[in-house]
Amino acid sequence: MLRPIDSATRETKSLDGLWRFALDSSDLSAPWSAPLPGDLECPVPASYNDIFVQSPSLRNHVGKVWYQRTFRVPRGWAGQHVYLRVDAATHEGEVYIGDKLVVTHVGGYTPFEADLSEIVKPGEEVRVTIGVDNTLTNQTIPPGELKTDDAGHTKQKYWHDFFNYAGLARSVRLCSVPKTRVQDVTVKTDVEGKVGKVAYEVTTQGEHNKIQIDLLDTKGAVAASATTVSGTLSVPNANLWQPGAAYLYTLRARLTSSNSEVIDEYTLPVGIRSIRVKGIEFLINDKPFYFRGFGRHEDTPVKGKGHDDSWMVHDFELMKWTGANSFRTSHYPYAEEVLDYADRHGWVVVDETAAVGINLSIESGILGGVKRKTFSPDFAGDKMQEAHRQAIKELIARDKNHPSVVMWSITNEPASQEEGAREYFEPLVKLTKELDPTRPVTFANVLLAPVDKCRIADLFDVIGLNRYYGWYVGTGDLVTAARELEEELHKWAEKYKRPLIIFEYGADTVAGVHDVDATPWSEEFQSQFLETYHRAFDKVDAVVGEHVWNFADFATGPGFFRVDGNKKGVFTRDRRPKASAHTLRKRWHGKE
Ligand code: GCB
Repeated sequence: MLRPIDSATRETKSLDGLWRFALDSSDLSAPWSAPLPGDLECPVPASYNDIFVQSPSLRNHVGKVWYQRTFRVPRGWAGQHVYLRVDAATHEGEVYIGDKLVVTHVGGYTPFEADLSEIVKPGEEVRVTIGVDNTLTNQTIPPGELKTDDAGHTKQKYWHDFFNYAGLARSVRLCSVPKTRVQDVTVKTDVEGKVGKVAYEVTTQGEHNKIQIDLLDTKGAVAASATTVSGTLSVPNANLWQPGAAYLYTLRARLTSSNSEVIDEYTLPVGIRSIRVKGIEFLINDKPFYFRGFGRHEDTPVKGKGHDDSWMVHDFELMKWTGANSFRTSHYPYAEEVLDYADRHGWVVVDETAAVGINLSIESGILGGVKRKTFSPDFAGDKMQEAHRQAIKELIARDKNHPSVVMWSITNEPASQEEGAREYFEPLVKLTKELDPTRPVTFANVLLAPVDKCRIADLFDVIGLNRYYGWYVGTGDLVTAARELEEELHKWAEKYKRPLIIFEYGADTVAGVHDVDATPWSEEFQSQFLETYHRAFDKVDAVVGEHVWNFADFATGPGFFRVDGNKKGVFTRDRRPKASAHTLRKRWHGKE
């Protein structure tokens, strides 16, 4: 799926702004057929929940909500293919133009489109209504369960540790492209000596006479060209895309008619780089790369998961200040703007699906709940696996061309020690590798599935570990934590002889709580916790990365071990540094 752009032949029109808004209810029939009742308005992009925080029935609503607005199709778009692009509807969207249902989509963090060419006329004013459902079940990614209590109240249960923000948290756009057009572009890059290789494949729609492919450097000079729909461009003395030093070429695909008129033009930023796993090393452009950075969330006050350029740039600047070079899109695909920025600024990204919470043993093991099997027809069965398959396909279709994305993470903390885990995950790893043979595949392993119990680690190129010794296990005891962590890391290294990345390590910390004896929840403890882990990482050669959990404090659902959300941030939710931010800065700048 191509990212919408403006070019000589393509135009986009933003539909962001205030939309009419209403909760679904039994007395609201066919809400798309008339202006929505009531006077609520909701901004797009934003999660609706905290916008309406004063109204618990809205904030904690389970089910569908409706967004509605009108727009005018630009007069100049006659004869074009016109479509609506919704960057995300969390978790399920249905779009009506006037009274007509034009598209439905399941999966809250990937885009979808509706072809409007035959439905709207240039110059016409149209009403668009989008139903967005936040329900999670055993057929969705991430999973959830609906529970109705004795009073008839339906509640959403889920197994991920972040608030189930919902709505239209990313942009909505109207787009026009020529009927004969570039439909998709895939690039795969490699480096051979000083020569950059750009394998490309363009799919087209409609009749054209010629295709012209040019790879332009940053000055606009042609570095390589071709006239076929697929092939490999060679760039002598290529400027490589490197971590912290991005260089982006532009791949321009032009379709022309027999009289050399340009019918369509699509441009795509291309970073030439190679990725390889060799033994225990993770190589970018054949140089060992060490991941320093964070697991993060799209999470800000008021907007929830709503994309916002100001917060985004601020977060990147703060991460840079700490000396980080990378992050994981824990626990779902982030807004495309984030990856575009990462491409331009040389950030290294581990791109994750929304498959978080495929684990019923955390609840029964740690929290003493009822014991249930994770991999069973009731929970992670065929239907969830199918949704997971779809999530992987959509992630790769959306993000395959980003040079910043160096690895796919297909799941976070599944119950990989349980029976059925291998049967569930093996086909998914295979699918990921088929769809993209160029990037390593990883996952984040949970402490309950240690080296002798995990049934799936060998399927992955890089093993990600989330560890909380000294926090969830042996709370406050960093001496034991150091020993257990080091022992465990050595075991993984010896058994699998491949790179290990610590995708999570961290301790909840309330900003402003200080202590002489570093006790849990204090800023001193968080700093010492991180330092303890760092000493262990430095003793194990196979460790090629450290991602602290989390970049910033974030909102969660209610829970007796969450005080106003998860406090493992190195920054507060409003992005003020805790002492640990300085600790990281000292270490990571020293590691340059
Ligand atoms: C984890 C999860 C993450 C949680 C974190 C925590 O292992 O992957 O989503 O937020 O632990 O703080 O408990």
